[in-house]
Amino acid sequence: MDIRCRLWTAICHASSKWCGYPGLRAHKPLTSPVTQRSRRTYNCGAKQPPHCYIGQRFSWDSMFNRTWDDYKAGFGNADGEYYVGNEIIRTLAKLGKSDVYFKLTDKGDRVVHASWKNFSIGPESDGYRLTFDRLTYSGDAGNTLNNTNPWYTHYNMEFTTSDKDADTYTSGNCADLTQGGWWFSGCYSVDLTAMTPANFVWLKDDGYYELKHAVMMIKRE
Ligand SMILES: [Ca+2]
Repeated sequence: MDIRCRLWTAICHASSKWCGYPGLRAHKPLTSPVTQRSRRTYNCGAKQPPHCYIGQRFSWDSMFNRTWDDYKAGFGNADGEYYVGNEIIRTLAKLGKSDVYFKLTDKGDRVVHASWKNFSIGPESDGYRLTFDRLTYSGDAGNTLNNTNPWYTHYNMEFTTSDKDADTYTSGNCADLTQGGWWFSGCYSVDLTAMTPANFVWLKDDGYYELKHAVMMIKRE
């Protein structure tokens, strides 16, 4: 099974069985069952919070330096680093009110969390624009995705990749600078796809969490 079909399979399986997205169906015929390992990767079992993993990052290779179409379709390995793709994320979020949830581990092994309600991304024709309820932050990582500084905000930003500059940085392309696609402004206070450790960060009150592991999840409210 190719990566895309495998991701669809795992997402659909996890979503329909455990995560409260009964309307989601695979776009391709399933050619083999989802492995137990894949099920654990998506971690939506009854004993776990009903989150569906939509991205995971923990190393410094170049796999996140991708084109618009790659971020649209998804890439990576369901058992390792991956991004399920903006179309899948949009599909999940459209099925009902959803929270977006981040679990971050910094270089000192501190684990912090952040979530917002009413998470959604717009259609491709609107650049997969990121929105969420700005007043619903909870967690201990900081209300960073909702940074109100126009240079660093992510709310209401379109997605930018190396081949599609939709950021507000007029002197260049933030995806080129960080070598990863994201909802950049000019450029970021959160960047979970940057290729270099110095940019793989989450802004906090007194500096940045320099991250070594990040997961991005979605949960139906
Ligand atoms: Ca730009």
